[in-house]
Amino acid sequence: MSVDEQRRLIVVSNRLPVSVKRVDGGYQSSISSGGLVTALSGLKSTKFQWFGWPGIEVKDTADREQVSQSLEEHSACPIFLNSDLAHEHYNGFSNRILWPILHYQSGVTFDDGPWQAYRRVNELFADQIANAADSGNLIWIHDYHLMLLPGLLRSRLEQQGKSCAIGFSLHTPFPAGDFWRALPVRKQLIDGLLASDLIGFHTDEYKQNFIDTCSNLLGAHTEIPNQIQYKNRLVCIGKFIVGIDPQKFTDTLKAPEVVERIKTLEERYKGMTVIVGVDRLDHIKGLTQKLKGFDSFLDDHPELRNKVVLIQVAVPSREDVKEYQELETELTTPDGTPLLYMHRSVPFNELAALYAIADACLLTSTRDGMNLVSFEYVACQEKRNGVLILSEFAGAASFMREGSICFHPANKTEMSEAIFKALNLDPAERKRKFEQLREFVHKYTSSQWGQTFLEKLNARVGDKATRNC
Ligand code: ADQ
Repeated sequence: MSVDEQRRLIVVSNRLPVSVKRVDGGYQSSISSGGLVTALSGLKSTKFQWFGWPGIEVKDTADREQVSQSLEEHSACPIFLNSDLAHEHYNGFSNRILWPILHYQSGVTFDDGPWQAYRRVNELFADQIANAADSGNLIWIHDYHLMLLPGLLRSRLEQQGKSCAIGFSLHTPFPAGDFWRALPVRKQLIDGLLASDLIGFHTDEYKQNFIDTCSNLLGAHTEIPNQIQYKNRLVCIGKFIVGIDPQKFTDTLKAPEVVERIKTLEERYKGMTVIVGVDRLDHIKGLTQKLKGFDSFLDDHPELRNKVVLIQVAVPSREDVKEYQELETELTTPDGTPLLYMHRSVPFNELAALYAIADACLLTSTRDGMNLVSFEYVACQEKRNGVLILSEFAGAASFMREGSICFHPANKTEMSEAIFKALNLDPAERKRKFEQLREFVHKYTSSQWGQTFLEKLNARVGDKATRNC
């Protein structure tokens, strides 16, 4: 059954995909970028209303109305939070405690204050969404900031006599059980998630880690594949391959100003081999490792020093978190390295042009839920058939291993060898690898991802514990 026009869909994420600005006494909003926005932008044919925090504090009731109105054109509904609470929830718990645990980073210190803020924000989301929802709606919750929301929301909906199907998609890895156990609130978060009807992960590994954790920590029944029985409810678990909208890149590359920009860049880097990297400035993207690995590659092949350039776009991210500020200081460029380091966000056209002129793309994530940059690079390489040099710890590597050249990001010798291999692939092998990647990226689009998830969720409306997943 198609979900288009049949059921109202409510999408929930911590941040609305918009930036709201105060302009001339009023408010203006515009769409912002990021992994989730990229993923959901493919749901063109499905109408949905998006709930989340608008990113600014708005105290006055009249102002709140103005903000709500300015967001209506983007089908967005604001959940207002005061700045301190939003900060503690987002930076304090979500990004300083939960995000590192989900990405296998050790040395995380748990604090009760941020945890209470996390709970409170999840409660405020639950209050507003329960009031806005009607029976029969599909509610699709996104990501680690809102793991308690399915449980809180379900109890409120039940109190109001409403029955909705609740889906949850995790965009990060879910770590192995032993790692997850390090978190003192490990049970509460899993218990909250298990009030969903359907939970989606990016890879089989994350899915299996979650299933094992539910069984070991909560004694949930997990004997039947892709199903968890818990508290007399059936929860369906699945792998859903998130992707991009490759057509958007193909179209952009045809725009006259992009064609012109590509020519200029090709002229500038004539006779050079260009490697591109695009990452949010985040520890998990392995930028420190990337610079070391690239340096090591140049040491191993001094004859290539003037022939290869790495263009690295590092998009500023989470700048209120201490660990992220420190990362920026760590990333100073060694003198004489043929590296163009752009610490800023670049416009979409420029991004597409950079992808298009690069002979290879180097992604060095120490862990990464999926990594959509790898998909975007492939979408822009129809002409050049460039090579993807991909960390084996990016979720994307579990699907793109054959089509790319994989390596361990902390092993600089392996990285250096992978770069060298990529730049010296024979043309037939290069084409063969690219064809595989192209087929994958065009098959698993964001629109395919959304439709598949929503069809499964749709099938769960009103279904308590009777059907198979
Ligand atoms: P991210 O960690 O943000 O996403 P990624 O999947 O690579 O990582 O997506 C980043 C997105 O932001 C890409 O679409 C990229 O084009 C865009 N972007 C990056 N730099 C940009 C720039 N300078 N200007 C404009 N846009 C830029 C999280 C998880 C990932 C997971 C996604 C989706 O960490 O593992 O793949 O969600 O689930």
